[in-house]
Amino acid sequence: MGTRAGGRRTGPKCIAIVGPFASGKTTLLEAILARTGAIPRQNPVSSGNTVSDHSPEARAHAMSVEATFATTEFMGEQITFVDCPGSIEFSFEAEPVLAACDLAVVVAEADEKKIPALQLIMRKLDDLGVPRILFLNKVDKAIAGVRDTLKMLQPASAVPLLLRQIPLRKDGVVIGSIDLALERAYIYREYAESEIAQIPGDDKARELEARFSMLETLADHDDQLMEQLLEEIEPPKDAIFDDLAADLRDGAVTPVLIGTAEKGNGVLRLLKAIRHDAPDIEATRKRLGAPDGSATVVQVMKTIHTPHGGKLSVSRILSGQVVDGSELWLPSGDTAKVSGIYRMLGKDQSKLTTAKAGDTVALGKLDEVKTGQTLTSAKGGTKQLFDAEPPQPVFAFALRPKERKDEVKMSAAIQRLAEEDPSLSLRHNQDSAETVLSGHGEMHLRVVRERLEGKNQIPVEGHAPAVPYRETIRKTAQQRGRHKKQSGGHGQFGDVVIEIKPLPRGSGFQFTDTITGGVVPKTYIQSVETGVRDYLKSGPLGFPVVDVAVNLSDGSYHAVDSSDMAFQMAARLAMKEGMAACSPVLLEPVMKVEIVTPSDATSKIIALIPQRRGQILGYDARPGWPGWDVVEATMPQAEIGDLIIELRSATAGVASYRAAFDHMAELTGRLADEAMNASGKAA
Ligand SMILES: Nc1nc2c(ncn2[C@@H]2O[C@H](COP(=O)(O)OP(=O)(O)OP(=O)(O)O)[C@@H](O)[C@H]2O)c(=O)[nH]1
Ligand SMILES: [Mg+2]
Repeated sequence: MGTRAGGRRTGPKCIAIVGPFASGKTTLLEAILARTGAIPRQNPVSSGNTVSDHSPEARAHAMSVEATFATTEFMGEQITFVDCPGSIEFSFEAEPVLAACDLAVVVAEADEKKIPALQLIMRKLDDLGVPRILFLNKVDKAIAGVRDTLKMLQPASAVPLLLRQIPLRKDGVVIGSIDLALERAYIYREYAESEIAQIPGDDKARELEARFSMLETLADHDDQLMEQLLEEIEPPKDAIFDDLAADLRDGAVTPVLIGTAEKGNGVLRLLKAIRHDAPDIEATRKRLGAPDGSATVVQVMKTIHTPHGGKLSVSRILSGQVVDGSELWLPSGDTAKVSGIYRMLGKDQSKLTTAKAGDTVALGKLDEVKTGQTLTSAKGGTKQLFDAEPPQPVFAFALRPKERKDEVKMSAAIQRLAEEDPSLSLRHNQDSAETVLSGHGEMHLRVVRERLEGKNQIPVEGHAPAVPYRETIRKTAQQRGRHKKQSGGHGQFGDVVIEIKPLPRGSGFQFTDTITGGVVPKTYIQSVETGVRDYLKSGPLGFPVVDVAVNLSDGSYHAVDSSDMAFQMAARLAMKEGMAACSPVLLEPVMKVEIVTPSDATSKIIALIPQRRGQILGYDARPGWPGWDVVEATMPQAEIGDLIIELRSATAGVASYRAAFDHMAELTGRLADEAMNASGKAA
């Protein structure tokens, strides 16, 4: 015993700070930076002056909206912390960070509502194989006992939450903590190092009990410790520390430390645990499957366009070193030259000349480089170590600049924003001539819009994207169309008889002819089809027409005056009159929707489906997700636009959905009128 972890890992570390929204991540980073002397004092998040949340967008919404990097030193060693946003709408931001960090500090609190959010994060860490420490924050306001809180939070974690500290209370108020491994008490002091104290006699029994259960969990992975517990032999402290480090690094347990980030309490113990137990770059390299060898390998965690126009690729150096001015190979097979290496402290940077394995630094001016890529000094590039696709977008709006002159500027700015945020997607909708921006929620896109208007100074207008309505007919009709003009020399003559017939849903358009005896010559039959197709781009209701068959049954022509154009005109005339008699009807797209939700909200979610004209197809336990359900339904696309807002508000921000086109369905009455009015088309 005492050799499993093989001692402390030295070298620069990278620690991601993650956790449910508003659990205190930004506050914790601020406390860490103040405690390690990187900043003169700890600013509260309400001041809008923290190292993380300095952007106007973060301040406006009192939440973090992007990952912030801050490098500091603790007891002579370099640690870069990355404060990740908690909201699910910005969660993709954390993925390339988690991929290349050594350890995650999960900031949680005793709040039942946030358990599903915690579960989402824990699963992400499981998927990526990232070891973690849980920092149970806000113990200053905790009413329940810590052990009860952990029981409540445990379902969110697939591995045991291992309590390492218990609070020390006086008159019901938390005044410090007892470290169960060290068997020492610490009396909190605001914004300062705690005072070491004896464990008060009254707390001894509680301490021993909690300690025993910590040791029991550790014994699950240590037979010798198990024997000692059974024989009631006191295990050596070093062996306990070694087990704690080994189990953490193996991901076998999640050690839990407690504190009050807001007052800087518990921060030093957390830093010491990180210093002692965190894996190093070698373990992270192994986890990522990085190539062995002497080459420099760099993993890009975030892309930032600074206000002064320089692009920064914040990166972890996995192996080798990067010297300013050196060339790196991109996945594309091209090379790019590093122009500037910077150590980050929020928005501030300080220049370096080199960065070595383990460092987390910003590399300047790698124009073609994208977040998530793996770069290398090895000729020809290297295998890519990270390939996460952002989830399907759940919210969209159509965007245009208030002033036409800003069009080019807006699309360049959106391009930059999409480079900074790979979970943002942009497409041009030809149907409606709209530029549609899609993302992960209303707030996500609101922040994009604020960045366009603020940082980029482009006033924009946004609205819900147009629904791709179609129209069809319910009746059959026969119609003659004659186009005849005698103007000066050459006349125009085309004459057709067509039959218009509805087709089953999803058939599209069919054109046939039953012309005999050449009453309409072959080339003009083609013209008729062209004229009909052209008409169908916008039917009597103003939308593209689908599921219609048109047969050309009769007609006549004139040897001199007939032309392609004249027959096209005749066909359009016949369609215009004929279609009006076919009882046209609007069609709306209906999607198949799959909603994932914590089970306790399932009945609420099911209740809102009929309110959105949806039909429930069924619901069931979500496979592999204890405590979650999946609800399947069909729902008109028009009702899905803001569905995510309702889903999120019913589930403390965690439910989500995927949608795929299912079929077109008739839409009549008031809703059809509204759809036609909204698109500015005739009713
Ligand atoms: N009582 C108490 N409140 C805290 C503590 N730490 C943070 N808070 C408060 O919790 C709220 C959220 O704090 P933040 O640090 O912004 O939380 P966050 O996790 O960074 O939030 P997001 O990044 O938006 O997910 C703020 O009002 C803080 O003042 C604490 O230790 N005790
Ligand atoms: Mg934050």
